[in-house]
Amino acid sequence: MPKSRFLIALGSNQRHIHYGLPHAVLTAAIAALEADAATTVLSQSSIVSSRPIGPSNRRYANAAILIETRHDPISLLSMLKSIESTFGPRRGERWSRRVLDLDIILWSKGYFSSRNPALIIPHVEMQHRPFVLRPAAEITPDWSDPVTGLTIRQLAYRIGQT
Ligand code: PH2
Ligand code: MG
Ligand code: MG
Repeated sequence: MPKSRFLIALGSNQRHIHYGLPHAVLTAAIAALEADAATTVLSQSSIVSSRPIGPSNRRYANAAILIETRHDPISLLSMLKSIESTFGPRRGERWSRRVLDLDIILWSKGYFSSRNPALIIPHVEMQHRPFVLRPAAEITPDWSDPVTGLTIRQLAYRIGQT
């Protein structure tokens, strides 16, 4: 696979037994991505603390990174899932607290869909998620979302200070 770029959102709202606080979990997760031979981290946002959206009552650490990689979307997703699972087991319920969540948000080649609902690019919820858009706006403000035609900067502005 030739190289392409992906915007990845990172989230954590549970301590890791070894790395500690969610902020440190994200730093370690970025290092794990860098360690993948097919992947380079081109830029990373600051790590922000955000109010939980959904049922969990624990604050999240969130960040976004831009990577360049030889993985296609399917193999990238399996790489991300394997990093997630080395950080901690996924609890049963959707959106429960978790040590690490890595989501594919945008791809330089545009759309991707498959039978796996976890792998639709652009990420279906991204335009509604301040915790994705604000960190992303720090690193890829001019990238436009092919669904709305709006840039990350515009989407982040539109979502306001919620
Ligand atoms: N992730 C969720 C649900 N809610 N809220 C914040 N603030 N940050 C997240 O990363 C997050 C969330 C499901 O993945
Ligand atoms: Mg998520
Ligand atoms: Mg996820």
